[in-house]
Amino acid sequence: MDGVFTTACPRNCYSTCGLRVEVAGGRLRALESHPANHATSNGLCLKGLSYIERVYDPERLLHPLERERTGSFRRISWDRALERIATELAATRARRGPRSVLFYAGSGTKGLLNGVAPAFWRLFGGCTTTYGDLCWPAGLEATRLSLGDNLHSAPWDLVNARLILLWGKNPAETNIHQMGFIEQAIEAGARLVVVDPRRTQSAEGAELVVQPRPGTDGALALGLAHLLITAGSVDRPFIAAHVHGFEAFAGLAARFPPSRVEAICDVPERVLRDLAQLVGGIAPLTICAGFGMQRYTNSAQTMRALIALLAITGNLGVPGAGWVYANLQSHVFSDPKDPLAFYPPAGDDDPIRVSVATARLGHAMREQHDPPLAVAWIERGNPVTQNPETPSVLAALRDLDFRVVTDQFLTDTAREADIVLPAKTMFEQSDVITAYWHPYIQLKAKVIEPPGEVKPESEIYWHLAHRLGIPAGEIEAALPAPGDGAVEAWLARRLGAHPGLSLERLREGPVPAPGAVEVAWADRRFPTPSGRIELWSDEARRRWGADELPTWAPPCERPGEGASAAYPLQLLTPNTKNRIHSQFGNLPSIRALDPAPRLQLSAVDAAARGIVDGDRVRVFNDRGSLELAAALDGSLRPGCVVAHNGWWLAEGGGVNLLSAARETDMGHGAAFHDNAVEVERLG
Ligand SMILES: Nc1nc2c(c(=O)[nH]1)N[C@H]1C(S)=C(S)[C@@H](COP(=O)(O)OP(=O)(O)OC[C@H]3O[C@@H](n4cnc5c(=O)[nH]c(N)nc54)[C@H](O)[C@@H]3O)O[C@H]1N2
Ligand SMILES: Nc1nc2c(c(=O)[nH]1)N[C@H]1C(S)=C(S)[C@@H](COP(=O)(O)OP(=O)(O)OC[C@H]3O[C@@H](n4cnc5c(=O)[nH]c(N)nc54)[C@H](O)[C@@H]3O)O[C@H]1N2
Ligand SMILES: [Mo]
Repeated sequence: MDGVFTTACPRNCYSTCGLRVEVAGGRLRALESHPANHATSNGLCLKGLSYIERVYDPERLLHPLERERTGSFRRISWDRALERIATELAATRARRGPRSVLFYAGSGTKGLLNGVAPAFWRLFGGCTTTYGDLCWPAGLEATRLSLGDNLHSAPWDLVNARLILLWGKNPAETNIHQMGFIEQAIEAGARLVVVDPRRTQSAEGAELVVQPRPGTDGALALGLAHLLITAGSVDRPFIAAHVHGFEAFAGLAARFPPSRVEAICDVPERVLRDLAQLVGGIAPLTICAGFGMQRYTNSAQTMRALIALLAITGNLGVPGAGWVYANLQSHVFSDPKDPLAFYPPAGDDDPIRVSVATARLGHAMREQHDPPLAVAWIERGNPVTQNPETPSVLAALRDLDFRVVTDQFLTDTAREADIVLPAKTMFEQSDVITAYWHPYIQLKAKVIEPPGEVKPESEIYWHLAHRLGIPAGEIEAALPAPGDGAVEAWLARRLGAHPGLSLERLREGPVPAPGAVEVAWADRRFPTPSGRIELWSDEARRRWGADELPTWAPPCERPGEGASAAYPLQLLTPNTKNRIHSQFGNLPSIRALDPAPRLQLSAVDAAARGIVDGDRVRVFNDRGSLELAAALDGSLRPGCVVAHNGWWLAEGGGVNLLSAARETDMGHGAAFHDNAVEVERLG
């Protein structure tokens, strides 16, 4: 298999880089960005560069493990692992029915072939699974309600913008290739504004940094809208032709005069007016809205209010303008644009019961009855570390009779398993990858054999189905057989339904999705109920019981007030450069750069607690407690403390020990940042 091959990074990341990988002597030798992916051709991130280390890391799991009574793990054969799993699954099914098994899949890797898991569970007779998503659904739903669909212009169209608002997004860490386009735009004369309670690396080239109180961006946007409307800086013809509900929206915005916005957001009136001048005076405007801002109980309404700013200023459908949130144009295989994919289906005749809220995983698992859950199967996810309210997730897992976890490493979640199965990496099985920022469909090619006894999930399911005595014909129809030929045939069949897509073409390089447009909404056809951009949405009320208008309400936890009186600080737990959530942090090269989890505090909040840089501190609330090293940050908004998510509990991390199992206002997302805490110095 030696040579240079086209492949793609399947991490849950905006960039979804096109790659070229060199293999020699059956081992990975080098990785570089693929020149034909015009969104990501300018180099790899450190995680991409550390892939070779990850694949050959001595701590990688290479064979099945079984937990002993003492709690430690011992190596077992595949034969024993499959036999034990098949026996437990069959016994549980006989006793309580197939729905007593929870199938949980996280976002650890993307790919079409991952979609075979439900086919196995159907062969098994059914299961229970989750609904909602930890990542982005409040913003997806807000976008769909407003514009009718989730798409945006090609990443490189940002170069045409003259004003860029990075709002609750930190691409210098989470979408490094977007920074290249922002820099090009600035060179061509564009202005950059960043709205974030933290002054992030992304703010380096910004002329204005607005640091609102977390969870108040909706009020900020409504206040801006009010200033724009009263100043006449709105696009009347565009509104008349394409916007639904403008008058009602203007009425709402009028309730947010600058003095009130200053009180809510803690943004000086002067700054608000400066921002309104920029937004009203410079076009085209693109708002790059991040996922970080929609992790609150009021965040779908916030996102709708932001989109409204573009609608009233006519900044949609022309080059350099628009709403850059999620571009699902490459999602041609399933239909993620179908919003029902994100909700529990109404009908109950599917053997797969979709009844566990991901955002409330621990509680929701224990609320299942008819039948209650007895077994969990977890793959591509690390819910102990990444889902809200870790103590409840641990308790629910420990309540079960039997747990199987498939992973590459012994994560916090794998440590809870009875059987751990070793997972493939991206280089060890072919798959087809879509993206949510650029429009490319890419091949993630198999370029090396799995090391040790690693088996890809599709093979695990195939063997398990046979062990369970499922008729061979049924298995054949549902799952690809072990081996590269069957996998390629399976992928080729999926691709074949789409003109222009084939394995041969994808082997050469990334292929733009059939029908993908460069400038979103250029046709001004918005597939909403009214056919217009909906500032007033009946669906918001019908589906979510929310206000038809993007009304602002405070987030659920208000640090220092009411039920959170004892917890005056807001804990933000964003993503960080050198890890993808709970992945990569365990590698020595990443560890060398970032040796321990830390809590960033503003100098003001640190001084008030007698804390100096490097002190051990305890951050706590009623849900949990975590000890970290303090890192003072002079640019952080006072009242906010920051700890990156992804550090394992086993590494002294685990920010979700403190977060609440709570859904966002729409979309069944997780309100991670709606989280009030207190901090004290230790010892
Ligand atoms: N290197 C790296 N890249 C990644 C990931 C990763 O883990 N590492 N993860 C990928 C995934 S799955 C995701 S979801 C994305 C997420 O990437 P982003 O969309 O950038 O989201 P976050 O990092 O969660 O948060 C972005 C910013 O939102 C700010 N923020 C928090 N609350 C508020 C608020 O109330 N108002 C405003 N205005 N800002 C707020 C935070 O301070 C943070 O700087 O990144 C993807 N890319
Ligand atoms: N407090 C707080 N928590 C958060 C967030 C936050 O902002 N704050 N962000 C949330 C967001 S946006 C996201 S997307 C989630 C992400 O959380 P998860 O969906 O759990 O994703 P990861 O931590 O990236 O990866 C999970 C596991 O997948 C494994 N894995 C990778 N590839 C494969 C494979 O091919 N097969 C198998 N079987 N396993 C594989 C990895 O080794 C890793 O242990 O975290 C959420 N959690
Ligand atoms: Mo995410």
